[in-house]
Amino acid sequence: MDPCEPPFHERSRRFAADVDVLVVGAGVSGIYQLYRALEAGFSAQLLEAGGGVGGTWYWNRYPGARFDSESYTYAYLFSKELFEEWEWREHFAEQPETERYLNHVVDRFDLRRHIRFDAKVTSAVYDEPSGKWTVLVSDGTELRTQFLIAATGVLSVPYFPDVPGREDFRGEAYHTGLWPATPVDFGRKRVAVIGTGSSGVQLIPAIAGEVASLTVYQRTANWCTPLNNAPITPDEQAQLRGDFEAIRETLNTSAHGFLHVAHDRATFDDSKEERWAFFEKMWNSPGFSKLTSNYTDLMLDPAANAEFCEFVAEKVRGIVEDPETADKLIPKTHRFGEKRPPFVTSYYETYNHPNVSLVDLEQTPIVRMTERGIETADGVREFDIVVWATGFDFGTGALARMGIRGRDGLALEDHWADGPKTFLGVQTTDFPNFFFPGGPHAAAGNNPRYNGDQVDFITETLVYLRDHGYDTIEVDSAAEEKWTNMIDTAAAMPPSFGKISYYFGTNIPGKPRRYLLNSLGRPKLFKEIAKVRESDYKAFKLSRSASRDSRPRPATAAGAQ
Ligand code: N01
Repeated sequence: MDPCEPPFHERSRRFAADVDVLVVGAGVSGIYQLYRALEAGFSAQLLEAGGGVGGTWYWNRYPGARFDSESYTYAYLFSKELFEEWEWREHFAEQPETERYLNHVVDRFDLRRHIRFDAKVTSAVYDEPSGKWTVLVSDGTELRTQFLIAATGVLSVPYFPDVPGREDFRGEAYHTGLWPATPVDFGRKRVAVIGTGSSGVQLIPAIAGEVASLTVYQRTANWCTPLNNAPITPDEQAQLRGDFEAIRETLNTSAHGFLHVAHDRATFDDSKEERWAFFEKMWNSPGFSKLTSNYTDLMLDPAANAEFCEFVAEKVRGIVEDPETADKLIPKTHRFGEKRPPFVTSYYETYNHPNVSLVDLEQTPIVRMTERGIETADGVREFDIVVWATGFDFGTGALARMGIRGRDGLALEDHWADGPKTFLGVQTTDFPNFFFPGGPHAAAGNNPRYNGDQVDFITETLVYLRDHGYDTIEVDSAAEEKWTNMIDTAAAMPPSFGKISYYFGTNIPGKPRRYLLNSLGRPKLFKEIAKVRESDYKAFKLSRSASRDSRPRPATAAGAQ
């Protein structure tokens, strides 16, 4: 760094930006990004549309909402003291505990004074001459920032299907992703739940005991398997504390960001008897281990996957007393893991309650909502409460609605009209100094781990810019094209699981059908980040925006990417 050059954060004050780093979204990633930016010595603020911290864990407060990653694997790992002092009550914590934890973190590290609540970003415009972003907030205020970091999440824009007459319903209506802070009184009410994704299947058993009647409207059955939650015993708490370093090492390096141990056998290495005994073990294992610790070819060999599906189908038939209902609950059009599998507590058992019924929308589609209920092809049912558990505009939903304008006023939603283009799932061309950790092309596994890798990389990058006297960074179009092609190619690789998941945007009418995650996951991310480091950020254009002259890049031994 030029010794005459003042540090970046001092120069940015000279240019009258309000902050060096503006983070949007107080979810798990946004809180971590704020912490890391402040820790690195940048001035930073966070804007949050909601009235409190939590992001997903603020908005999705429906009964039954809980982790399906183990609590201590989802939690922050940057502070041993934090890890040791917070005792999770259960292996898979319920939403209130998670919300309490995130509030604790914010207070523990004195972050709250840097956060503005009820502050929704309505537009963010890049100013070419200064290299800064001007951000307008719903309360009418305006902020200037050197770096804009949208940690707005992939599952943060609730989706309401365009059902005719949806607004006509006069009873209470809720979306699982926009749940009110005041508890909903289900007592002795006639309740409809539309949607049987992870949210619906958590909510359904949680309210079935309270309601007068519960009618579940299912369009596609899901491969639900038990979460197998339990309280964390004092011995386990002590072991978790004792194992912190080893736990952190595994979570920071493993492909999926879980502690689960991978299996070493393929399905047909075992006899049928051995396979079904192993599947039984899987059925009784915690959460995602049905994917991460299952036979190695579960997601590669359709015959192997079909065998596990048959095992699960047998379980469903064994639990659900009415054979017709059981049959409706068994997926016919997709395999295990093709859609994000939900992990449940007493879900199938719920259908044995006399007050619970299942409407198969494949057979009797919804025609319209009426003032008093839902009309399907076989008639009208009346309800006091309708819950929309109909999912989200995944991946790009929040970013496309923030009014983000890059170089020459380019709208992000236009730039991504055919689907997102990114490098490492953190930057896109023509939007300098803009990052989006935990956005599209990210999150293949235990989300906080993967999103945290991106936050760490972004923070390291900002420090690099400051240390080398740059204040503008933009990914090169060739690097972006290569990464985006890698995503598309990997998603198209055989065996071609059907493209019917929100992973491809297929749940939103009119949305481009492009893969929205990174199926090569963390190992690919780690490899590419290492290349960026070794090549001194060759995949990016770095410049000094104040004078607009690109600085010659420092000569390094590792010139090639
Ligand atoms: O949303 P979804 P979700 N008419 O999109 C149905 C995370 N999460 O909120 O499959 C009738 O999965 C739709 O039917 P179909 C997790 O990553 C985590 O449940 O499209 N039904 C489907 O059944 C999860 O994957 C936890 O045919 C309609 C449902 O609505 C993600 O959030 C808990 C319809 C939507 O399912 C999203 O889950 C909860 C229509 N017009 C969520 N349109 C944890 O455990 C849609 N549907 C941590």
